[in-house]
Amino acid sequence: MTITITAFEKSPDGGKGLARDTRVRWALEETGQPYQVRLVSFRAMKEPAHLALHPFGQIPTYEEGDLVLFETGAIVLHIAQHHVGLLPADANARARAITWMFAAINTVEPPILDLADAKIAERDKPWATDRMPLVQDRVRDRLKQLSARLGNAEWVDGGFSAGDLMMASVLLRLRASGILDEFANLAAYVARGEARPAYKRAFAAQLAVNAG
Ligand code: GTB
Repeated sequence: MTITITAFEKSPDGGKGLARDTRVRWALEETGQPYQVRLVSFRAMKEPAHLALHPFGQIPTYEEGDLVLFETGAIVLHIAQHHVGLLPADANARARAITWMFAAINTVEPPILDLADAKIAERDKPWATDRMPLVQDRVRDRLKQLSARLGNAEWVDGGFSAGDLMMASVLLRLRASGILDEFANLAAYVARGEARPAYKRAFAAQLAVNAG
């Protein structure tokens, strides 16, 4: 069955991997699934046709036959559960990999998103400068904990899994802030993710849309 995802017609980052269709593309590439992309403008995302797929008017969405999904966590989990390559066969190891997916989007990503908001959406607020160190330190606190757990390991729990795919996807958004580089093992972890051929294909495909 054909898989179709949606992505930005014109991504604010010029297609440098920060928009969330990257993690879905990456999961599809890791599992060898061909897919099509429907590009949507910011305006089209808020129109009824797209809202029928995504109640919050965002990208990415995922369509496969009758199935329509939104939320990258759910989409990547669906891909990982239906195709070999992103979840271990052992039931407990599988549950732990899924735990890391949730940790990425539920525990690590929120302070990173808060930092992005503080830098962009809230930058003109009178309290923005005072609040910034607080927001940055919340990110550092999480990274310190994650860094301690990862230690010298290559991936968070054994072999590469959907947990690493989500965690690296969440962390790479931090690179521009310089905070990721304060944690050498996490910077190397993200770089290992980006070095995977599947990530490179996903990145190149997104970049090509925006370069065109
Ligand atoms: N929780 C949802 C998920 O994981 O799927 C969040 C989806 C989401 O935030 N989608 C964003 C969106 O559609 C695009 S990825 N925004 C438009 C809107 O809400 O109106 C967020 C994003 C976009 C661009 C950059 N960038 O260019 O740096 C980074 C991140």
